[in-house]
Amino acid sequence: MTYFTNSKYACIVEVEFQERFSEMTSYEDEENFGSYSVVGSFPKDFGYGPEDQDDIAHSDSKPRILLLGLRRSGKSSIQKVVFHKMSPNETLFLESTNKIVKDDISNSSFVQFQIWDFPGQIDFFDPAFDSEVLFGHCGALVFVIDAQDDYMEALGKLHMTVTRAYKVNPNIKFEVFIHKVDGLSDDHKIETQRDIHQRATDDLTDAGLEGLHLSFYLTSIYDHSIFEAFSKVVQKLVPQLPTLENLLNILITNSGIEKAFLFDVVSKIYVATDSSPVDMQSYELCCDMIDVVIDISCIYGLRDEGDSSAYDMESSSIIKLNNSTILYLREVNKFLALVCILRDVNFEKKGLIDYNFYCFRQAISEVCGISCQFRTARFRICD
Ligand SMILES: Nc1nc2c(ncn2[C@@H]2O[C@H](COP(=O)(O)OP(=O)(O)O)[C@@H](O)[C@H]2O)c(=O)[nH]1
Ligand SMILES: [Mg+2]
Repeated sequence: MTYFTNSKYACIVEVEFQERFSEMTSYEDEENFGSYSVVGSFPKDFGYGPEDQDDIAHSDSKPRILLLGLRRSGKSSIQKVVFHKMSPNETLFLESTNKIVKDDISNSSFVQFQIWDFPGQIDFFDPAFDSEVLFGHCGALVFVIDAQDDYMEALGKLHMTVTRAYKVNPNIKFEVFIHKVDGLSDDHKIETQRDIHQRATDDLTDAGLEGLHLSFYLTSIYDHSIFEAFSKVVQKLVPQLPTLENLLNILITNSGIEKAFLFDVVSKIYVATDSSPVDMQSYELCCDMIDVVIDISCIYGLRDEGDSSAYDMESSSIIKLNNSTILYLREVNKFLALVCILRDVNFEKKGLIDYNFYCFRQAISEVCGISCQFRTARFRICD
């Protein structure tokens, strides 16, 4: 990777950056980013709550993610922890679900979907049950298996469910969460995954359904694995994913960044990342950074009484770790944040990184369709 060392050039970049930034500020204020009302430690505008209910009438066009599995496998807990900020311990007190619970997730311009949480006892072969309608609009089917329990019954139900759904709609993405793995040793986790994978795919092969692909994830609500798995499920429903990955690749190669995640701030799902492999530790660090930034913004971000904009487009954060690594967070829009990991020597060119980030943000707003007036992003290549 090369960097420009010409100070005159650096200066031009800085000035251009300043000019574009002032242009951007007015854009933010007027069109895009209204004030944020804080509820608890989260801005109200981020809500997944009742204000989104109006959309439900039009929600049939949104892809659905169905959460299925046996009773007590952890479906409702997953939905509450990932999308409603419930702490994992509180899920111990969740009542069992006895009707389909539809949850409209309209939190970001990319992540637009509904989650349907099913009671464990539902029978898809009941004639009263309209599986055509249910699976017809389904984007992804997440089947949750309790790994701490005997999973033979769950495997039978998985097979029945996916074959039925596949017949109605072969475009569904089938995702299997091998859940509650917090109680398992590392060896046991791998062995369980191998066994479940083997048995489930054998059953499909026996039924002549080789075209039906299942993806497997080891998950737990007690660590970040559930967020990571849900990120991957949601990414499959984001049509702009290749464009986003491409933009992130361009950003990191031109800015000396090692890893970059585009986060949905409320759920901590990453909507996209560059194409280098994701390691769990980096993802956890970035998730923790989002928590820190939101908490600090809510405590110290208010300028005076009555000001509700504790967290807005000017929010950014730099965290220096003691291993010469920097975490750099910038707001991309009301819902999305970019979190980067880079070496501290590369951060000396912060002006360049900020300029490139600015171009990136413009490109994202174009991809979101927020504004057509911005030109396609160009990144300043440093050679
Ligand atoms: N150890 C552990 N327990 C979990 C996990 N997820 C859910 N549970 C527990 O499993 C029980 C059943 O969860 P619930 O969400 O009601 O299951 P559902 O019937 O599938 O909706 C609750 O007591 C949860 O606390 C997990 O990742 N690890
Ligand atoms: Mg439930």
